[in-house]
Amino acid sequence: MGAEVFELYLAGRAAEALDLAERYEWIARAFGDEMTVSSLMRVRMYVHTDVSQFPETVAVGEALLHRYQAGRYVVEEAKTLADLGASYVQVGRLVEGLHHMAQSARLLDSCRRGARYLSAMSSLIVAASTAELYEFAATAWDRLAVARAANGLPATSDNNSALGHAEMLLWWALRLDHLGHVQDARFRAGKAIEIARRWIADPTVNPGHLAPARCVLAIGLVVLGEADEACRVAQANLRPAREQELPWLTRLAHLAYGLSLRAAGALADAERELVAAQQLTHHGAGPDEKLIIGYELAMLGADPTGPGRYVRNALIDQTRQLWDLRLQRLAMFRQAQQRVELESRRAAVEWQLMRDPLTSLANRRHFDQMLDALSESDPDEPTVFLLIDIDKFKAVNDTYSHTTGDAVLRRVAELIVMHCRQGVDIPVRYAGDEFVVFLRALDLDSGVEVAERICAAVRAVDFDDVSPGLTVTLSIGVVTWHPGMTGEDLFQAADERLYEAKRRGRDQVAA
Ligand code: GH3
Ligand code: MG
Repeated sequence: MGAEVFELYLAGRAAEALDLAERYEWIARAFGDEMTVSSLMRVRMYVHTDVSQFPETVAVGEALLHRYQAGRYVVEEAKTLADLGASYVQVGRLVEGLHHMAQSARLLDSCRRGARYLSAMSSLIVAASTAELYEFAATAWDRLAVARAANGLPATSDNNSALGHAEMLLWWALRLDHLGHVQDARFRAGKAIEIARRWIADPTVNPGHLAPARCVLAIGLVVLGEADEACRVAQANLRPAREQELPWLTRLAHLAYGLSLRAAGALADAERELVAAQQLTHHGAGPDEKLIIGYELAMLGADPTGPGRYVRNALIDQTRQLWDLRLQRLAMFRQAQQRVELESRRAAVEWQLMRDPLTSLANRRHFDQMLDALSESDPDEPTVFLLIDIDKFKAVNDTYSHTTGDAVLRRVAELIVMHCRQGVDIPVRYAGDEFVVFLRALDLDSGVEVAERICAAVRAVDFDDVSPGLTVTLSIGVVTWHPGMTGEDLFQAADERLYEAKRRGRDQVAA
């Protein structure tokens, strides 16, 4: 279903793609096919972006992000954070946009570098380029290349990844050139040329994909001051590029030829080409590409010797101001990255504070928090509380060793977890050899059954690998939580049941 919608999107039939995506999404929801729902939502996001409907992109993106966060799909979450971050930037919600990108980068740092990582990383690079964070995008491109190689993919290939990198370097170079940072501009342009030449020389590249590489080459040559060669390359490339009938490629080809002609001094012809490029900017041109075309056209009309020089000066002034804003944005992004780093470190510390280091179960601190939450929870939802204690555990320590005791605690914790519903029940190591479990949405009888199963499992398990001849049993007290009961009431009631189980001879459940 997703593929069919994607085809329509690639063919530029946005309205039809949206309509079909919505209908398929409805069907996928009805069948509970959540993965298809998510992938259709993603396509809808891209279609809206493509036709510059950014508020719609934001709405779909936020819903999608929520789904991935709830499902703990970290790579998809990172990808959506990046896509949504770019949309926030487009609608002027800069702080949120940069924060989302920083979160995305942070998540990707800790991800497995598989195929989905490559896709998420590409989204992050697109987002960073949209926000003109060239410095960050450049290092991300390098990282992507390393990850591609690790996944057995060549650096150049017919997906446009390498050329996207070269294009970004070009916009960066041209803007540096506009500011008069000639050396820096040439350095970036040189790298873009390197990528383009590698691409052109690669015999495995489909000849149809050579036109964009030649555009990159020509623009790079302009920045290096080699106008004649740039003209030759750009002129010969114009027709093959146009024949592919891709608006972005036609635009790039006109821009390349226009810049080459301008550099060679053929201003009237340059104007014709640049106007042709400008007319195609509504087909998905990035903000910097639009800026560059506008600048080049304005410069053509701003004669440095006549009164046009005032226009020229104003243009240069505004270019500087825009650049300064870009640098401020970069600094804001770095701050966002630091903030995200601190947030995640704090979350890790908090997580550790809530864990028992021996068994990795929640600890007593977490337990106390849960009791508070329980007092505020839905009074109609029954909750059963188990208090579990290992029988004669002191003797295990004394007869075998403290290390053996630790191994027993870990094994018992594992067995308890195995009988809990993941994400629903909450097992806790309360203290020493005492565990508690909250069984949510369960009545007393079912709670007793779970307790009996845990008891039987520990009784049946072979502890020979921990220490030969060792057997372990549990006593368990079971109570239900009633509205109005404090944590202390609950614990005391369970403790009374537990004491009864011990008094009656241990290795049993009392409710
Ligand atoms: P009962 O059947 O009445 O529960 O007898 P018991 O021996 O289990 O009772 P008691 O509460 O006296 O013993 C608990 C023991 O657990 C005492 C303590 O040395 C031991 N203990 C507490 N924490 C740890 C730990 O982290 N590791 C080990 N190995 N032992 C621990
Ligand atoms: Mg005990």
